[in-house]
Amino acid sequence: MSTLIDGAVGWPEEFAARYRERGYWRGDTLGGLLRDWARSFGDDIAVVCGEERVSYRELDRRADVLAAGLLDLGIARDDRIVVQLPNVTEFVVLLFALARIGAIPVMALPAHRRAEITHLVELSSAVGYVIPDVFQGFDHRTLAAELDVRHVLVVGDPGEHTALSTVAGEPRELDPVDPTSVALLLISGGTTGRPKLIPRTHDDYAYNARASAEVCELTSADRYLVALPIAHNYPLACPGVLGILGVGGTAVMAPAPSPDVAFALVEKEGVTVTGLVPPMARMWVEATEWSTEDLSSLRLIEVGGAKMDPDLARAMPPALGCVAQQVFGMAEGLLNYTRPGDSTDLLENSQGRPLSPDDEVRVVDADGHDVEPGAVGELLTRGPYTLRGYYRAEQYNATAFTPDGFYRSGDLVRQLPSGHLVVEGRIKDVINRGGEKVPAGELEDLLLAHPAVAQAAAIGLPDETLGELVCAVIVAAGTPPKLKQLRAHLAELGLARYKQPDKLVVLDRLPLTAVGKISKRDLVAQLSP
Ligand code: OOB
Repeated sequence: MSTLIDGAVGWPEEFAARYRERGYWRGDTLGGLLRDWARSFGDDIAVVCGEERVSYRELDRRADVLAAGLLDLGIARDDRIVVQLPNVTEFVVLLFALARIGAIPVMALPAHRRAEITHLVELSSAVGYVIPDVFQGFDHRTLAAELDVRHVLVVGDPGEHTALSTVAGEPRELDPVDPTSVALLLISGGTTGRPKLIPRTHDDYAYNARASAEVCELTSADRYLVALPIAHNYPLACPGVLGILGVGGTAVMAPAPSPDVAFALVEKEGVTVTGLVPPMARMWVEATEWSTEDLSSLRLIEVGGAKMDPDLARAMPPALGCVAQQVFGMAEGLLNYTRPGDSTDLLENSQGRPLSPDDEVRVVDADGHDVEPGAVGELLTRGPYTLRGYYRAEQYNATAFTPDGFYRSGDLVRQLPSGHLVVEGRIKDVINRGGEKVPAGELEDLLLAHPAVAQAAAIGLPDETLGELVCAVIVAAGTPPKLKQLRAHLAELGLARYKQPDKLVVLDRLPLTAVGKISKRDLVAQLSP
């Protein structure tokens, strides 16, 4: 497709035509949608952040002012900007401002550190980096000073950089943005090696959020708590911030998802909907035993990012007074939701069914052949909001997709007669630590950089709280290092903390498969409690 930035792969024309014809792609841009919403919902509150309450009209105005300011700085269409902000209003304003000029945010997570950020900057050739001053004890300005980017914009005290609040220009008529162009680049947690970037277009992302809002039956009376990091696809658009704004509701920013922070916000702001990962949902249930806040406004909590135990699904409605909805999604696209009318069995034991009538799902064996209905196999998918290729990853794309464009998810599923999917495991080399994705290869490379590590395998071990823990299995070169030393080494290399091993096992040798690769399956079997 001609309008996509260099390095992004679009849908073949016959598919694009079908998605338009069926009304999924409406030719909207994210910037244009905010204008429409401001017209429809004017003085209603769009975003609440602490004491700040921002109306739709005001959000629209701020996005115009910032868009003009960014243009004045020299930021232009298709420029990539790494955005690493916590859940604050500025994130939302920036997203729309960039969308209006056709510049592209790269959605870094707050927990990312030098290793991830330098990789994202290099991979995307970013010209800018937008950060908080200090967040959770980490001074992002120091990291920014090490990067080779033209613009560093800071929410808060800018230090040697530029305060985002000073980036302001006279709102003006802007060149139209193509709805088929890339609106944002999401970070993949599920790929081999270093994280890949997922191009999402205006058309596809608008549909993603709108259809999700429909499935969750969002209305203007809903108040969505942004509990997980806003840069993640899930709280951003499933239905998340974009979904709630599309119906005229309110997005309430939470600095953290933990019950001590979130419950007070639920009570104060009358939160009706949120999205959580399973460990957090478990904490919410447990916290109801001693919490005193009024949670009666809650009507729906989505749970996804990792598999939810049926007992948690059962415990949530009575404890929290709301529906627990399973969502099995991926930044690459495909979303599966349980639906309000689903049977108790499906609500508790399935991870939902595809969002769109045009989501195509195949379940295949190791040879790529469809399995018998109901059997376990790898989930392949294509559809109106699922990527056709990672950004600047031509070689990787050749194997990550089938020749006819299905994305190989690496997830093992079985499909029920109703269409619902049950997640049974995965074949991709990723550890899912309570919803946070740790690519094993990325960790192993950095472990091997330690002088006392001769061989390394990163595996997930079962854990009651997080689902999986990160375990580093090594063969030592000389005196084995301690876990603490390895973690310090990884921190030194700038790896995000959530990717650092929780456990260390030192072995004399690693088990091998028949073809001589490290057998992670044997390791997991050997080391699981
Ligand atoms: C969400 O997105 P990602 O990109 O961080 O991770 C995707 C992967 C999936 O391929 C699957 O392995 C796992 O996370 N996953 C689940 C799950 N939801 C995601 N595994 C089992 N059960 C579930 N319910 O995690 C994400 C994106 C949008 C909405 C929700 C989650």
